[in-house]
Amino acid sequence: MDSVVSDAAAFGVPPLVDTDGPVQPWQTDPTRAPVATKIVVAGGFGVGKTTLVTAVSEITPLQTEALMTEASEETDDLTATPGKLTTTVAMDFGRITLDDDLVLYLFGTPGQQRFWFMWDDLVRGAIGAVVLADTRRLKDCWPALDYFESCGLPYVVAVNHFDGSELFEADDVREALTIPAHIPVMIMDARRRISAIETLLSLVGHALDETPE
Ligand SMILES: Nc1nc2c(ncn2[C@@H]2O[C@H](COP(=O)(O)OP(=O)(O)OP(=O)(O)O)[C@@H](O)[C@H]2O)c(=O)[nH]1
Ligand SMILES: [Mg+2]
Repeated sequence: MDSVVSDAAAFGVPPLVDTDGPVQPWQTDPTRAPVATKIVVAGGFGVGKTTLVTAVSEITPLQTEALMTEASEETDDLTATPGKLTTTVAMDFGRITLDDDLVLYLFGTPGQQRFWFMWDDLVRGAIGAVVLADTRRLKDCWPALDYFESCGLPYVVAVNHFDGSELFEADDVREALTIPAHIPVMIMDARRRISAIETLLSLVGHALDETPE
């Protein structure tokens, strides 16, 4: 697995969690040093990548949102997300600590096709990816699926269910996208922290299954 064990003292970097809080088990037990991993959140334009990173991040997420103007009217379809005012032009970045000693660094990709050239840099060193999908525009997630299939990075498919859209079973989405049986597909809500964390845990489990010891 492409992960690093963070030894803050050895590398002279600041600790990964606030030092003001209670001492964590891994802070005194060297065998439980936190494992830091990188996860990519990908998917089509406006599917909820920034929303997911923002919902779970324990730090103020780094965002690179730019206001959308009339100039992009013809390329950016806002039918499914009429309230969307901004778009990611570089990446989202957030962090979440799970179970005291697993630190996930989340990198949200830009969704617009003209920024896809950045994906190669964003996925470097990642253990896996969440591919977000919206059932009203499923084909928008094809490029992300193709990308992770071709580079061999483990991924899970997370359907971000938007209010008012038809609710499908995960198996229906799996069939529609021809996702192999061993790859998790789940229905979730990118705005809800618990739902997003479940998705991330599913990816971590899947990445561990897929990665040779
Ligand atoms: N109703 C509903 N709205 C959502 C949900 N997730 C995101 N939104 C809204 O949909 C819009 C798109 O969300 P973003 O998180 O910016 O999408 P994105 O994938 O980061 O978009 P790009 O970076 O531009 O590709 C925003 O207006 C969100 O408030 C959801 O689960 N339900
Ligand atoms: Mg975004």
